[in-house]
Amino acid sequence: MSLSILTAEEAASFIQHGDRIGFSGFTPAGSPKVVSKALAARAIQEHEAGRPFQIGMFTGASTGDSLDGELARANAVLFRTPYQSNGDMRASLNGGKANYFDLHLSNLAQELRYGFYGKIDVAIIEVADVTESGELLLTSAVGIAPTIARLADKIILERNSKHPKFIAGLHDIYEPADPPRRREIPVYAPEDRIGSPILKVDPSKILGIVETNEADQVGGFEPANDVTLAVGENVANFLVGEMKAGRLPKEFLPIQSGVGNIANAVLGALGSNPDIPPFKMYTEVIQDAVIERMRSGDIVFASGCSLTISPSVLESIYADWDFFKNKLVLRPQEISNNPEVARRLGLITINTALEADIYGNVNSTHVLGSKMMNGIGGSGDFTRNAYLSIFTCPSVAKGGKISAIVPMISHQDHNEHSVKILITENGVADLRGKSPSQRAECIIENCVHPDYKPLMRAYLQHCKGGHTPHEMSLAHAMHVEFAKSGDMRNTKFDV
Ligand code: 0RQ
Repeated sequence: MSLSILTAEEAASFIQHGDRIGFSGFTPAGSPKVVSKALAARAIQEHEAGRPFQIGMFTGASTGDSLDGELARANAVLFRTPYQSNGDMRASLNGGKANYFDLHLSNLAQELRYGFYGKIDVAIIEVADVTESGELLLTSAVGIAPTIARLADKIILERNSKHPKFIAGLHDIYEPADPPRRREIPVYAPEDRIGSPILKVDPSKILGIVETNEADQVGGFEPANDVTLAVGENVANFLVGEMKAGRLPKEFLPIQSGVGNIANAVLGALGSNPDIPPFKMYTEVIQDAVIERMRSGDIVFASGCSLTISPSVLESIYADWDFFKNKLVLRPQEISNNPEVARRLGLITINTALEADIYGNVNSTHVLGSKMMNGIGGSGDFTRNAYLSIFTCPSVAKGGKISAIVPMISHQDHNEHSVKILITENGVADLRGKSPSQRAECIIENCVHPDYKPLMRAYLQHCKGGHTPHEMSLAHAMHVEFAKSGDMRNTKFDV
């Protein structure tokens, strides 16, 4: 049997209104790029002809503009899960055009297998190579590809020649058995391989192959600024202190780090700190800063779910493959983010808060309580199961008009029981072993921006009694004030 070569339009023509589609990739890395555009064009044509055309979307995490952006702009999304970060998709789901449900990234594959979200009609998977017998070599991410490839009725492949075939061995494909037959996941160190370098699928399900040569749409990072540098330095110095105090082993522990500018600055600071020994990463997203730090010898191994690397840096990795091939492994997200493995390895987890409250609860997803930003991503998978969980954020947003630390968060993703350390550019709040009132004092003193310290203290004066003292009529007064005047600094907590 030989696999057919299709145009993107031919591939898209197999997809029907109402189909539930699983997409490969994790972040823009490894996500489909051309069939998705053809699908969006098809949706627009169907809409112009007066016919409905929308699909359900299961992805690994965020994707590139050629998937999320194109489909959102074409109003082609019936529902979507999990994490997303595209501006048009965000507008679509906040505008009520697409139904979005947010999930912990480690949960999605198993919950698809459990049947919680119905069937998958088609899986669209980017590959570097495929054999007639259905052996797929994935590209720069794994995501939920193993599960959607097995569950879907049909498979469409995008064969992307940007990714050389010699990367075979980068991936470690493993799907755990489902309860009650699940056993332990035998990852005992970040570098352990437990599965197969290729993804085996039923070749009779493959509708065809679409050829492409498009790079992952990974943007670069903003250069570190005073705030992100200070956050990075605070994290590094805190961890050095933990080692000196004997609360971290002297050989250090694997790091998990979220995505974005702060995460990039934190990795830079950890790597360049002479008191932190060369370390390993057990994380979901491997980003540019990790690669730089591998070249300098500060990071010795990285296990992740994706190489979310800007195109020129990815080319440099492939050009230097002999150096990198034994330092990287990509896993399905249910393994890269697995709670059992996170707890066994003893991860130091570093994720970003949108806002935190004075008692240590964290909102990572919703702007001012209502608007979805990106989603919880892997932050919950890691935070809850960390050896030591850290949240970082700048103390203010929007030029100081928003305090990232508020009396009561406007949406909850991570609770006071899981959040151990909060770090801003101003300092470090170590919340371990502290009562709620002691945590409030510690966070206000160390993390809150000087402009907001008097306001926080004034709020606390209204809070009388109880284990976690709040005055409910004022708990969201700063959010209310921002909605009214556009500046939280105008809040009045008259005592
Ligand atoms: O908005 O760009 O319009 O100015 O939020 O803020 O400071 O640039 O931070 O890019 O690191 O993103 C939490 C969203 C932070 C991200 C979040 C505004 C601020 C700016 C972005 P503008 P920054 P980052 C890895 C693990 C959840 C999932 C996770 C995230 C924009 O890190 O999605 O960690 N994390 N997953 O101005 C209103 C506030 C605000 C605010 C910041 N309190 N109120 N707006 N902003 N604080 C990823 C995966 O799992 C794949």
